[in-house]
Amino acid sequence: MLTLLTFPSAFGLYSGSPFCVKAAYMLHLSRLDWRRSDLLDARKMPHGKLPVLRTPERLLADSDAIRNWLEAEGAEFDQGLSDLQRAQSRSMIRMAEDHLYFQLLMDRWSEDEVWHLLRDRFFGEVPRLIRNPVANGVRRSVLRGLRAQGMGRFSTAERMDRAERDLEAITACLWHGSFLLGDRLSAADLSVAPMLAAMRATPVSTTLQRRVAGDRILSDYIDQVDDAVGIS
Ligand SMILES: N[C@@H](CCC(=O)N[C@@H](CS)C(=O)NCC(=O)O)C(=O)O
Repeated sequence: MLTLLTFPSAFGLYSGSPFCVKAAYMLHLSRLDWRRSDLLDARKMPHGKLPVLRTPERLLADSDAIRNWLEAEGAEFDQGLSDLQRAQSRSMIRMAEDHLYFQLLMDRWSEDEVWHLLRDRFFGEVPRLIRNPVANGVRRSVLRGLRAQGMGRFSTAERMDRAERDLEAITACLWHGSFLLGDRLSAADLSVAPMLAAMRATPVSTTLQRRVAGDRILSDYIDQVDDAVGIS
C-alpha cells in the first residue's frame, strides 16, 4: 500500500498545500492502492517538504518525482498529447509551481489579516506557550525566502500585474477547451487547478483571492478539474 504524506486539509481544500493536492490527484488517477497520512511538520522529510510518497522501497520526495515514479508504474497523465502539447503542459506546470506558487505564498504569509487565520490553522497543535514564537519564526523565514526568491520585493500592484499575465494566459488556453490542453485532463491541469484553488480558498478577500474567485472561467475550471479527477 502506498501512503501519501500530506499536509492536512485547510480552508475547504483536500490539503492546504497545492503540491499535496496535485500528488493526491495523480495517485487517484493512477488507480493504485493508496491512503493519506497527515503531517503538520515536514522537517524530518527528505527535502523538509511535503508531499512525500511512501512506497514499499523508500520515501519519495517532491510531486514531480512522484509523477515520474507513477509514470514508471504505468500511469499516463499527458495521454493523447502531441510532443508540442507535452512541452506546453510542462511549461504550464513550471508557471504554476515556480511563479504562481510564490504569489500564493505572498498572499498567505505577508498579509497580516490572512496570517492570523493561517497561524491558527497551521500552528494550532503547537503548545500554546510556544505557539506564537514558533509561528512567528516560521513566518519570518518564509518571508526571508520570498525576498531571496524575488517575489517579496514587488509591491502588491507589481505582483498583481505579474499574476494577471499568467491568469490571462491560463484563461486563453481555456477558451479552446474545458482543460488547458483541450477537452482532456492533462498533467498541466493537475498543477494549475490546485494552485488556483488555493488562491481562491484564501480565507480573506485579498486582491488575488478576489481576482480568482470572481473570475467565472477560472472558478468553473477549478471545479471542473476537481470533478474530473473525482477524488472526493
Ligand atoms: N517542489 C516541491 C514543492 C513542495 C512544497 O513547496 N511544499 C511546501 C508546502 S506547499 C512545503 O512542504 N513547505 C514546508 C517548508 O518549506 O517548510 C514539490 O513539487 O513537491
